[in-house]
Amino acid sequence: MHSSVVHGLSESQVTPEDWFDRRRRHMLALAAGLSLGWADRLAFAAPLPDAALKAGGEKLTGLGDITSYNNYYEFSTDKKAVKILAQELTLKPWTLTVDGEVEKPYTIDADELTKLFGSEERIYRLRCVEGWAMVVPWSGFALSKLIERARPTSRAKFVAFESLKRSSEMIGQRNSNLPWPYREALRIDEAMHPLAFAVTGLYGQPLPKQNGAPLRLALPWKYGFKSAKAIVHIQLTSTQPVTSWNQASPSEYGFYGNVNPEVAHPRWSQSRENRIGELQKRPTLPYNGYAEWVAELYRGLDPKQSF
Ligand SMILES: Nc1nc2c(c(=O)[nH]1)N[C@H]1C(S)=C(S)[C@@H](COP(=O)(O)O)O[C@H]1N2
Ligand SMILES: [Mo]
Repeated sequence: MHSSVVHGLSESQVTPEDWFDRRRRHMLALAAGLSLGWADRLAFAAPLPDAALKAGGEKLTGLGDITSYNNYYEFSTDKKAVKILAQELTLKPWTLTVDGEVEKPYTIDADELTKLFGSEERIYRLRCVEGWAMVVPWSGFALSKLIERARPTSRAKFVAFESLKRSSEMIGQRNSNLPWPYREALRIDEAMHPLAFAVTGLYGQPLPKQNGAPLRLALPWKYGFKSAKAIVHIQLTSTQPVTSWNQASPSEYGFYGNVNPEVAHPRWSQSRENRIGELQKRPTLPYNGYAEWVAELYRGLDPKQSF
């Protein structure tokens, strides 16, 4: 897993300083207007150090908690009911289409994902906007790989994610709690960030249905609602896509969804959080503890306006 060698260093030896140097060169090259292809752009983006990819050695949340306390409104708004109801979902066949502002749109079967894009483990903190949190060992691959394969055009500024709509199996879709299908989106620079992760597994096993099989996102610096489950369609767009939570309640759920202790939800404070399995609350960290890797994406943006 840590065999990839960059400039003579193994990933685990990459320090934050190294990473920033490479990142800065990458940004400078982009700012200079060099017309880099996507492959070249990625070559500039060095892998992140273990401190970012392994949640700094924090204690993992147990598999039982991760798989029985779920937000998945396609099935139920009752977190403890999702585990049972989600077993109705048929995972095969399952196709994923990547299209929109790209040179090479493609459709693949979910079975091909690991063959094409590989698999590595990422231990990420997950912070739900409701105030609970977990530490989860996901497996999967960098989201940038899925996007890069389609060769985005220079007009691609956003990436939209669409989840499955199949009310015959997803009984929560018979309610209109949210506009279906579930839609989420990122700016393209967020989607290409090395922390943005496409998830196909959990605790070294195939991803359970209740956690979003066969394909979901993990965006550890954002509230959980940004990490769509059961993805069937990824579309590159030139304008900001509509997202389900924002449509349902724009004053509560912004486009960004970045974890921020200082921006309260209209109905509760975000300054503290409850790590599942712990009694005492912890302080919420800016960008869920990932600020040093992602804060630069939001330079100049007012988090009170762009929440
Ligand atoms: N398609 C879909 N994706 C979704 C949701 C959902 O209801 N539907 N809930 C989101 C929310 S609010 C959270 S906190 C996480 C929960 O992921 P988990 O159940 O694996 O912990 O999934 C996110 N992705
Ligand atoms: Mo959430």
